[in-house]
Amino acid sequence: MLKIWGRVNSSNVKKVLWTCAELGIPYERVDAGLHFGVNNTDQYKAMNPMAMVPVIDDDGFVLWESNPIMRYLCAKHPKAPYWPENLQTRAAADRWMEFQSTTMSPALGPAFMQLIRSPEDQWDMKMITTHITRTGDLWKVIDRQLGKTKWLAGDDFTMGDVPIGIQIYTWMELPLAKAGLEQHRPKLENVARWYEQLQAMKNYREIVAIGLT
Ligand SMILES: N[C@@H](CCC(=O)N[C@@H](CS)C(=O)NCC(=O)O)C(=O)O
Repeated sequence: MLKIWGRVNSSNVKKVLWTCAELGIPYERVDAGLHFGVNNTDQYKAMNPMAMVPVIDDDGFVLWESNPIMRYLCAKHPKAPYWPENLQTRAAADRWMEFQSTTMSPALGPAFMQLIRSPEDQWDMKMITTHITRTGDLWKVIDRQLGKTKWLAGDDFTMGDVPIGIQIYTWMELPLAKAGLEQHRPKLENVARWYEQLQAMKNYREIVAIGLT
């Protein structure tokens, strides 16, 4: 059986758990990361030298990096439209996955670490404001796409909605009002509609919308 290492509150682990749920893949999950530890052991680092979650072991095949894990599982258990059959739709979905990990995550991540994982008296407001402003601008890019298509890669929900779908939850749940930064969370009509579509999904409510910790 597929084995997954990673704590359920990790956005990168959620990508893999949500993919398994969409594709109907059974798995065994081991808590790892942050207070669970495990990821700093030599045994774990032999699987992932970066000591990060998630990692999978599929009958002896070990893989780390959340987006490649998603694609591997999709290729092994192909199910359209989640893993689009049309190559151009698949490439478009892939593009949004990479946009999340290379552009959106570096923008939002440092602000998340401060606002959720650091005591308020240690918040670096200059740094947080820079990252929140940048993230707000990136959501405008997403909003323009969602003004043209129902989902990020077209008419259907695909793997391309997953990484950014996880990020919208983090973004909407961040305590920006408490930080005096609510004005930096732009009201975006198409993103709001897409977020409602996501929240209507059982897998989203059970795997993604579980609180920020
Ligand atoms: N590029 C990697 C990033 C993995 C990553 O940053 N994982 C975080 C959790 S989201 C982690 O392992 N943090 C250390 C920890 O949980 O102890 C991926 O997409 O899998």
